[in-house]
Amino acid sequence: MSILRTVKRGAAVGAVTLAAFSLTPGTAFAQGDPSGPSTKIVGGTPAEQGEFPFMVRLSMGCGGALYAQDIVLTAAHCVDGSGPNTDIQVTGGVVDLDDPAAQKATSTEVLQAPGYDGTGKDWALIKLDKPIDQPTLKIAETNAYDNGEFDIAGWGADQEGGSQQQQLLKAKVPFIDDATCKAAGGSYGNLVEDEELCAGLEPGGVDTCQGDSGGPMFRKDDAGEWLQVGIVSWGEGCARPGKPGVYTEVSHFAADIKTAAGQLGG
Ligand code: 4AZ
Repeated sequence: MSILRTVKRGAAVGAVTLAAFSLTPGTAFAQGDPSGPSTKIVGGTPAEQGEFPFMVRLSMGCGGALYAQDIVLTAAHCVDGSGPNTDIQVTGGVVDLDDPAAQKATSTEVLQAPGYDGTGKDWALIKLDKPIDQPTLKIAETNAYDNGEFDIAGWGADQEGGSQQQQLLKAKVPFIDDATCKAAGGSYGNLVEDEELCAGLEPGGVDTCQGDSGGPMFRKDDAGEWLQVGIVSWGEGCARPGKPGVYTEVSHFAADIKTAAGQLGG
């Protein structure tokens, strides 16, 4: 019952907002329809240069967002623990990863969420050797924005098992409440409700996928500014019917993230 309600709300909202992004609900649902526009992220379209300037690509094959110009917020499962680290290359300021205008930086330190053990707490900070000169993305400090429709973007696979993308792709996915998400069965039964947030279309077709991990899920706040509400974390496959994307619930960790950012070396 609640699944149906979520779908109807998602489809109704989608019909309005997807139009602004040159998508139709038809392309969102018709996975693999050769007559439709190319479907990327899964079920997305190319982002415009400068549209999401806080997006970065990490060399281990994850996404991230600029929490500060020299601090990236990503997923704990994208990094290898905490401490000094000069192994991660960060690319920002472009939608095309091969654009010569790309701004590059290198990690100096990683802080993985304290207590991270593979379940929940899927966030980490990466300190950079130099700032990336782009706008940062504010994080949600309350759960007031954990609803409605969210934006997702990344250079990950455009279909389950597909290849990584050179061009940044974007899509929109609606909020799914915890009870509905848990009812998806399998791993979803272990959803950490306080720490995780689900989003997706009940029929599937639009989702984050392999390589989008660590990237932000975001929306506009009441002042019209971008606000990060989630971090791409996991899902059973990509864009499968009834199998939502699961995102770290950023507001739950906002205070911890702020404290951790203050502890990173200079
Ligand atoms: C991944 O492996 C991944 N459909 C990211 C997101 C989702 C699944 C897998 C959600 O990076």
